[in-house]
Amino acid sequence: MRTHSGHRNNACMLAVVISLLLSTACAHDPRANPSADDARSFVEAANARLEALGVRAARAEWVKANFITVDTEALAAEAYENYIAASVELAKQAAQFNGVETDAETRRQLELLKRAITMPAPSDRALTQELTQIAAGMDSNYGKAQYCPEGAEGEDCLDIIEIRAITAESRDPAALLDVWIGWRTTSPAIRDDYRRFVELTNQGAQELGYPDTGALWRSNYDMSPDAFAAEVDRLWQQVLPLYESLHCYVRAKLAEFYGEDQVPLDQPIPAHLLGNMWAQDWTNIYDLVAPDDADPGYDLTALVQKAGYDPLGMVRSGENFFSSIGFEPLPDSFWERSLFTKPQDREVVCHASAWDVEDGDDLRIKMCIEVNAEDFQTIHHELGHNYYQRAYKDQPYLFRGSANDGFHEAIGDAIALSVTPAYLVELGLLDAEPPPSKDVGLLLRDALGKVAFLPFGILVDQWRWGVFSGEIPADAYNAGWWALREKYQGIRPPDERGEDLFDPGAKYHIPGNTPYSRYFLAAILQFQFHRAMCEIAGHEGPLNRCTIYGSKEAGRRLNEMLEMGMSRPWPDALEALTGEREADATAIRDYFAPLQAWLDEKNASRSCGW
Ligand code: X8Z
Ligand code: ZN
Repeated sequence: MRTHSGHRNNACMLAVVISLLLSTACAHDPRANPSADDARSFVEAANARLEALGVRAARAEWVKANFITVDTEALAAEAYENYIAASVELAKQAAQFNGVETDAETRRQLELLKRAITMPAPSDRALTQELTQIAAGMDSNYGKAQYCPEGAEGEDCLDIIEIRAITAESRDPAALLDVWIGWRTTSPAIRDDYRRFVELTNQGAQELGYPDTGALWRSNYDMSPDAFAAEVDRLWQQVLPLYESLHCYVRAKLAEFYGEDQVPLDQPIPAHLLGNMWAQDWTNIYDLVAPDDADPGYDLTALVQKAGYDPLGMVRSGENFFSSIGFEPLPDSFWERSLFTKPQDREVVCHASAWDVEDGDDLRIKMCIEVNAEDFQTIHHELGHNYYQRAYKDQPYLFRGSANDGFHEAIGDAIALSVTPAYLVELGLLDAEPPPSKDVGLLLRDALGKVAFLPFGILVDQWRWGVFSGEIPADAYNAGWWALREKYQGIRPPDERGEDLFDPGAKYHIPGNTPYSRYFLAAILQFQFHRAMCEIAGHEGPLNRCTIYGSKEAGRRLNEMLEMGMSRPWPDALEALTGEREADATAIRDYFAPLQAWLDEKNASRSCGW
């Protein structure tokens, strides 16, 4: 941004000028032999410059995502281009301090300048422009996407909100198949763009010294890229037995309902029957798999609807939870500026998101809220982002982020784990808590959300890492995708998926270029956070019955972790809340242990696997 270019290396430039003027040995020339002070000045100037450009990019992006037009798309791309170009330039300049002994804070900011870039661009400005235009176009394509069933046009076409409702509620395989295929007619349009996007961003990553963009992404976890890949795999192995048990049970139940011809017992599950467009969350088919003798007997969707909640009321309820554990209420601007419902008269990106437009004070969410359990959960998820953003607002710009990206995704979810029957009774939504004998039903419903998600959480970036590295070439995008879907999730497409299609592009985070390992980490970490906060709150008994609602002490400890932002390696942040320094799937395993025992008993005579 021209108006902000004055920030560029202010301090360094001044030192150069002085050294040129004085031309003496005492004047320090940062080009020749930079000092620790030069490094600090450089970082300070980088913070100021990126913050200014970041705010502009966020405003432009907000307007675009709330009002998709040719013009807002171009303006957002331009603002992002300026931000990315500056990030890349600064990341390269940071290398001049490689051999300089600096204080730890400065050293970490110099590192973050490089490794925290998710869309590295080539330094050639025309290529940066091409990249950001492609990115903005793919995002808009997703936001505008509609499936028009045969003969339908205009109002009769279906957007993702309408399709989501059909996928969740219909039990007619033909109708489910129709929208499943239909939604995927919206993504082939960006297949070529994506190929070019991969080329350009890889070039940017290589200029920064990484083999490809995937390696750059994996370098952002305070360990080597290879060590991170191994870490993800380690956690996956820890939870795999749980997923296999759930898969086996659910497949058998679906076969009972739809027939073994639709759901053969020795094959992956057809992807359109799991109640979710990406088969990433199976909560919506709970009624098909509920245990006869342990169904908890309530459905949160019905409860919030019966209680007359509207979208705003659901958000207020989420805020109330955070207030109960000691966080300040959200600012007025949050309520004035957020988008809570889908506008009728314009196109918006409905995929839920949380924003920190400026300084940690201008917080917003953008969501097309429907009054149901899924969105009640997602509201807590999004608010978790906002409270995190506010907690680290006094950190330097480069430290305003979560300990690692999994932490950001885990906070609101950890809070939502406290939405227990006891809490619903407290809210007046439920008359009485179901007895302990109903725990199997409660846990099974939780597992359809949390356990079913795990393989999806891992495979999205297995695909992208493969695409960025070239292991999955551009003419095998779809084949590579479905091989991973089968390997990890044990699901299969309900019809032929050729290379004329682009099924990964029908999931928001691919066109949106949002790394996905964060959600896998979050799925594990949230249970670790929950276990720790429950202990702090003095809870006794099973973890699935623990709510930290009202525990100021749990909130205080949570805040200690949040306000660190990314100023320290993530194990330090984890330790601040949990006392542990490793990501550890024993928390999710413990949480679901009674269910696993129950599932294994039910599966005893079944042949599992795919
Ligand atoms: O994208 C999201 C959030 C916004 S960060 C709504 N999630 C992932 C998804 O929808 O695929 C939350 C769960 C996983
Ligand atoms: Zn999120």
